[in-house]
Amino acid sequence: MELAIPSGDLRFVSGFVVTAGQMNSFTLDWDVRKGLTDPVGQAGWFLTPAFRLIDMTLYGSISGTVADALVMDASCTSDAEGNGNVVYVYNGFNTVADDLGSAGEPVTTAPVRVGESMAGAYAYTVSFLDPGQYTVAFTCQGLDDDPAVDEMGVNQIVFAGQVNAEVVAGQGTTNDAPIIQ
Ligand SMILES: [Ca+2]
Ligand SMILES: [Ca+2]
Repeated sequence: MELAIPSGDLRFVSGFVVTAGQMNSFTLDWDVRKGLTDPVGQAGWFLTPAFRLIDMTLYGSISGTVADALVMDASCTSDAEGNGNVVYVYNGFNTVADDLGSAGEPVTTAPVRVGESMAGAYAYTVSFLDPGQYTVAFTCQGLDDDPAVDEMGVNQIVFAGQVNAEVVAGQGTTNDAPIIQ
């Protein structure tokens, strides 16, 4: 496929501050779905560089593992590739987990994969989180969660376990590799 950048250059849409005497670490977050367009009547695709420059000193991440038994449970509806094994992240400690489309939906979600961050374990990484307290809940029924619908009753998305994690700016969590079990 042919790819062209119509504006001819890359530009950052937001400014940033470099602090004297301090290490600054930046990450380019490129939303491909926002950046690619297929113009009508023209060959190929256009790349509109919709980058977001993220100052990593202001954010943190959560990386942890999920106990094998939760991923192997008979109630799981994940496919052979493991799609449907997902962690849902909520603001605050001990938050009651609910599905996408519900009044208590998560701030973000992330896939759970073998080797995602730790060899041999079912692991997850959630990046670009504001510092603060979070609840990380695991479901193996993510494929049943319609983002536009609040599943209820027999259709309720079941969360098999959850853990609290506090994100520190520029780092990970105060608890090392939170385990959901
Ligand atoms: Ca839903
Ligand atoms: Ca629900």
